[in-house]
Amino acid sequence: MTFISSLSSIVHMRFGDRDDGDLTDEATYEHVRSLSRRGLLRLSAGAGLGAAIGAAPAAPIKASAAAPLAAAAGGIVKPLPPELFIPHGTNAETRWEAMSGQGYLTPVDRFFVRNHVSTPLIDPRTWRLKLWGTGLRGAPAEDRPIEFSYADLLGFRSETLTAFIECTGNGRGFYTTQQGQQVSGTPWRLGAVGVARWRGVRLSDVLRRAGLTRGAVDILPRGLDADYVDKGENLGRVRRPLPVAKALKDVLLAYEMNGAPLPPDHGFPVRLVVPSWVGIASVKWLGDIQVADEPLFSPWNTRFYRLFGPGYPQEGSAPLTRMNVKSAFELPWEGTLQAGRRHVLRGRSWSGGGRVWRTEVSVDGGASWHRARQHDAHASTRGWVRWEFPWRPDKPGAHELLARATDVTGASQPSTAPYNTLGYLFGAVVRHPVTIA
Ligand SMILES: Nc1nc2c(c(=O)[nH]1)N[C@H]1C(S)=C(S)[C@@H](COP(=O)(O)O)O[C@H]1N2
Ligand SMILES: [Mo]
Repeated sequence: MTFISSLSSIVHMRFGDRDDGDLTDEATYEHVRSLSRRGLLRLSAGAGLGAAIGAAPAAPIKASAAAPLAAAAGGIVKPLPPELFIPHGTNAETRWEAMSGQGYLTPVDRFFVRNHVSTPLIDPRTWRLKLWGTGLRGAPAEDRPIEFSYADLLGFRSETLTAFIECTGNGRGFYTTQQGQQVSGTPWRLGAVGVARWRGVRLSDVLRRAGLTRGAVDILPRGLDADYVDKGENLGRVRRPLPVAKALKDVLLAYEMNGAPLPPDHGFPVRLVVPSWVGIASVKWLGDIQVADEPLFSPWNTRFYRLFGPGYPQEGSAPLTRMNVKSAFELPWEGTLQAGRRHVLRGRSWSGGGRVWRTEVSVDGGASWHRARQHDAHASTRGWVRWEFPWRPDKPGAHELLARATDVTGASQPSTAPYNTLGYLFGAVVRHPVTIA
C-alpha cells in the first residue's frame, strides 16, 4: 500500500473499527487537513483510487437565517427549577446534587442546556436534512442538495449509543475561583455534562447513501437556530467542521434521547452526537451538512474551541477534539454534612480518552488519597463511571473534598489546569467545599 492510499483508507475506516490511534486526535486532525491542503488527497483521487471529486469550489457559507416555526420564549423550552439547574444566561447548568440517587443516565429534566441563541421549534413534517458539496458524487450545490426527511431517517437501520455530551468550557469557573485567573465565557462549575442513551442513524450510513466520495475530507454540519451574534458581529448559524474520519467512526444522527423523541432543547428533530469530543461538535437542530474535498473552517474551529494564550501560537492550538478527564461529587456546592456520622460520598468520573480506570478521593486537602469503589465497570467507554467512598467526618468546620480519576490511557487530573484565555478543558482536581456541622 502506498502512503497515499493507506491514508485514504484510514480516513474511510468503518464505525468502531478501532478505538485509538486513528486520525481523530488534534495532531492528526491538523496533519490530515494540511496534507490535503497541499493537494495530496486530490492527488490520490487523480491516481485512480476511485474517488469522484467535483470540480466546483466549495460555496461560501451564507449567514442566512433558517425558517423554524418560532423560537422558545426565554430561550429554553423545558422548566428550569432552581433545585435542578443553575441559570447562566441562555444556558442552564445541571446541579450535581440533582444527580444523587439517579441511575446511570442523566434524566432529560436535569440535562444541561448550552444554547448559543434560543431553542428553535421545528416542524418535523417539513424538516429536511440537506447534504451538499464537493465531497459527494456529482458535487450537489447548496441550492440543489440531497435531501432526507424525518421519515426517511427513521427508515434507516437504527443504532443506540450511550455517551456523554460535555461543554468544552465545563469547569471554566474554577480557572478563576481556584486559580485566580481571568478567562472569558460562561463560568460553569462541573454541571455542563450529561450522559444519555441516544438512538438514531449512523452518520456514516447517511453520508454513504448521499454519495460520499473517497476524496471527502471534512464535513460542516449546521444548526437551524438563529444566527449567532458575538459582540455585534454576526457569525451566522452554529456550524463546526468535523473530519470525515471521525464522522465515519462513531457519530450518530440522533432522534431519540433516553428512549423518547429528542426534546426541543436538545436538538429536535435531529442532532449529531459526536462521542468523546467537545460538545460543540454535537450540533443540535441539524439542518444541512456540507461535505467537502478540502478542509473547512468556521469561527467554531478557528476563533473558538482552540487554546489561546501564552505558550500557544497566535492562531491558537489545533482545533480541540477529545474532552479530558474529570470527576464530580453528587453533593451540593458548599453543602453541610453532619459530624460523627457515616456518610457515603458518591460521584462520577468521565474522560474523552476512554474508560475511567480508577478514581481516588482525598478528604484532607490532597495529603492522602484513597481508592473509591467504582461501579459501571461494563459501562460504555463513551459514558462515565459512578463511584462511592464512605466517610465519617469528626472535626466540625470547613472542609474540601477532592476526587481524581485516571483513564485507560493513563491520563489523570493534575492539581492545576494550564491556563488558556477562553477557559477550555479545566481538568484539574476540583476542591469541593463542604461544612461539617
Ligand atoms: N445548533 C446548535 N448546536 C449546538 C449548540 C448551539 O448553540 N446550537 N451548542 C453546542 C454546545 S457548545 C454544546 S456544549 C452542546 C450542548 O448540548 P445540550 O444543550 O443538549 O446539552 O450542543 C452543541 N450544539
Ligand atoms: Mo459547549
